[in-house]
Amino acid sequence: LAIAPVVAPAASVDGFAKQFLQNLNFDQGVTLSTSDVNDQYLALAYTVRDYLMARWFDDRAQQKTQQAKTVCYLSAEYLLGRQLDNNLLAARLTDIATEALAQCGIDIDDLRQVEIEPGLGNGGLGRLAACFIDSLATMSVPTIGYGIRYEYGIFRQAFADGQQIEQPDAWLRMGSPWDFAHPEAAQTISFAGTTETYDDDGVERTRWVPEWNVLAVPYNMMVPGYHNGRVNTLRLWRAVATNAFDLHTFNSGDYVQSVRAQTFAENISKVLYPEDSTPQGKELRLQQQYFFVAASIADFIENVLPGDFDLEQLPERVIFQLNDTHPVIGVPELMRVLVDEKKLEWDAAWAITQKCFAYTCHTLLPEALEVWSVDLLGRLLPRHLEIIYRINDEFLLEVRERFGDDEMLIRNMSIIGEHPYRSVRMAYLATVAGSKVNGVAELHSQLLRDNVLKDFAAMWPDKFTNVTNGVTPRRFLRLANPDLSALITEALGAGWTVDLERLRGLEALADDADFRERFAAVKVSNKRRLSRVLEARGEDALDDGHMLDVMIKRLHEYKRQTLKVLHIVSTYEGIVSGRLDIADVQARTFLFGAKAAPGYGMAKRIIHLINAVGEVVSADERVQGKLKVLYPANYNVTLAESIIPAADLSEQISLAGKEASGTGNMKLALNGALTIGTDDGANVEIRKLVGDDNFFLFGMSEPEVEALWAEGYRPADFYQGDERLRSAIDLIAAGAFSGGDRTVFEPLVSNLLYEDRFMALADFSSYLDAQDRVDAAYADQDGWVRAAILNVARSGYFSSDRAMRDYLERIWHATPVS
Ligand code: 26M
Repeated sequence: LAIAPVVAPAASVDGFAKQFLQNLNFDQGVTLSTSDVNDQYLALAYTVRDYLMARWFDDRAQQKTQQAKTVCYLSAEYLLGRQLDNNLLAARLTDIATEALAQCGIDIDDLRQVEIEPGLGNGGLGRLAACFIDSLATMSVPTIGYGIRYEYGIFRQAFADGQQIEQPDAWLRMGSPWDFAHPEAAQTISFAGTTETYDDDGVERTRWVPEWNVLAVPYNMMVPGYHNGRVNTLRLWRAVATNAFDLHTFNSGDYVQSVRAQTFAENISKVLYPEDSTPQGKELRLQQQYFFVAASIADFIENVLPGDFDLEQLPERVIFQLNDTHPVIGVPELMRVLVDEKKLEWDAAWAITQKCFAYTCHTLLPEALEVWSVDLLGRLLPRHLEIIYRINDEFLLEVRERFGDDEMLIRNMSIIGEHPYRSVRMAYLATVAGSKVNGVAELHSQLLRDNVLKDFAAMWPDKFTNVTNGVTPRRFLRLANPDLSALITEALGAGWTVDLERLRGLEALADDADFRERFAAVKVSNKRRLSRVLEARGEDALDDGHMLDVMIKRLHEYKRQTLKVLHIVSTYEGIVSGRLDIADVQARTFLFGAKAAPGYGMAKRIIHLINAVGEVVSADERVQGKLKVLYPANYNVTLAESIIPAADLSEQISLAGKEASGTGNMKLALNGALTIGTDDGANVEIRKLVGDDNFFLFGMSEPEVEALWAEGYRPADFYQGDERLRSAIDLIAAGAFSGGDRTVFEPLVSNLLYEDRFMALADFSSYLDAQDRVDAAYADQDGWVRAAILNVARSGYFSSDRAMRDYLERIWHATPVS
């Protein structure tokens, strides 16, 4: 029998319509007239898939036959956002699909709205992974993204009386047309038990005798490159109980009970942990990490490499990029595979392992650095703990050789910490094992070298490098901002989508009054579009003519949403008390989007405060509608795509030295928002590129922050020293936003006055001065629009395509394939 090659359906309106109707009939089991909007959405998704399928097969086959190096991106999170529009765009099918559906009497926009985004990440780190795999596909780099197919992604946020409540995100309930289960490619992943030595033909070896195991079933998602015909793979693992699920820890010979016990195994991929700092050391979280990393390494060796592959050559074929410390347990896992299973010598295995991993750090907060107690790690992964101990022993010998018997240094650099309990420091393990360690913005990488990993940088200066983050221009400009995209394409041609530095060509147009007018008109229309989106979500509409001032990011004390609130309260209080002339105040809408980790009490109080202030300020007639606060619930990628193109002002106000990079800052600048920001993370580089005239800088620099801490920071001094600050805090404390109840926000107020870890009070007056400059600048609309255009023109550097080129050159030493 001749096996017909897979061919894509005809790339015509008729061909598309035919395929769509076929999928509606044979996959959804409905006719056009009996179908509902979800059936139609699914059939449309299947149709887009059908067009990409042949390429996907080709690229996977090529990966096996070609000897090109593969980037294996290991990430516990991928915050993908909606898939439909992105895949239509990549496959050049948007117009064809729109027309084909119109012929069927369907408005494609109605179908777009029903897609539930896969929220398999918390925030910046997960979204970065999604941008990176988009760029790698667009640049034809053989890549596999490996991660976890959480059944429940990041929780859905709702507000009740201004306070956050969390609801489960059942994103799979309506079907998941974008992924393919491959149960035949499942891996068995083991846990717990003991280790033993045995005689292997005269060689003493160690083996792990696990206690229980689970199946890791891969689900493949297509990652299409933009207009290049490449389709890479995102492979997410789901935990399924094995038939031989070892029940002896649970059962008592009770069949029903034993079947129920299988849910224990399936819990592993059940839910995304909604924290994005301060890891809790929870056992399930370690299970998740080992589960996906062990499955990924085995999958690559068994299914991507040819059968007879010589593992000594592994570093030529793969680089495992560690997205933060979450996948670092892969280091001892690869050692275990090479030494225990493939029977390589320790030294040979270690030489291979060190070349196969590289580590990206995404934080500087000490409390965010992951550690696992030796107790827990030894119980769950006893063999891995032994391997970590040996790695550490040999590493510390090396330290002694280099620096002598400096016991203090040894204690500081040890992968095993002793206080307050014995633990494995995952960032140190990653640094010792990785061929490279990178930070995510210049300042962050510098602080890594100077502070967090200083002893390691002294030992291996060449190991450390920087790759400043980037964002995909396809999703965050081309798709999110179609009107601006059309204007840019008209001015510069279409090439900017894959060569973002071409935006430089807009600089000349900043002085063209006609272009400025059209650019400003796009902003106005994006605000109207956002307003409709908000109304559809049951929120208030935007007021015409308002400056849109946005702060969209996770809720964290270090990001300082409270500083933003103090600005709002101060402006409100200034108008009401007569200290400010209302005529000098620009009409503004303050828009927040932020989820708080469910267990982060202070962050939740800040949410409550924002909503409480918003309610009072937005409704007070004395401000004559000039100040509005909006806080739409459940900020996510989909909502970001509506907010970012409409924004005038981007709030990037973290305490200097705390925000590793930020990526929202890049997305907003790229869409023509001006930044008010501290000298922190990638803000530093944004300001350098867009120029001081087009950026509102305020606040202490990182060295100034250090100096103020060192001398002893007393926030109350700043409260006493600035009347505007005193009035604002007093108003909150007096219960002005809590119906006269002084207790509601008391913990928040006393935290600010007596602790203020992130020095909001110290930066307050500088921040208010910068906001005055914002108001003055906005009053000159022509000047503002000019600055906005220059922000777009000079943000090309922040493309994730550039970031991928940097990783390829500095870390991966891999190349695109033809
Ligand atoms: C760890 C353990 C247990 C539960 C959750 C975690 C965890 C999950 C996500 C910890 C951190 C997580 O993400 C951190 C993060 O998003 N960092 C951000 O990374 C961005 C991309 O590099 C940067 O732009 C941000 O500055 C940085 O805060």
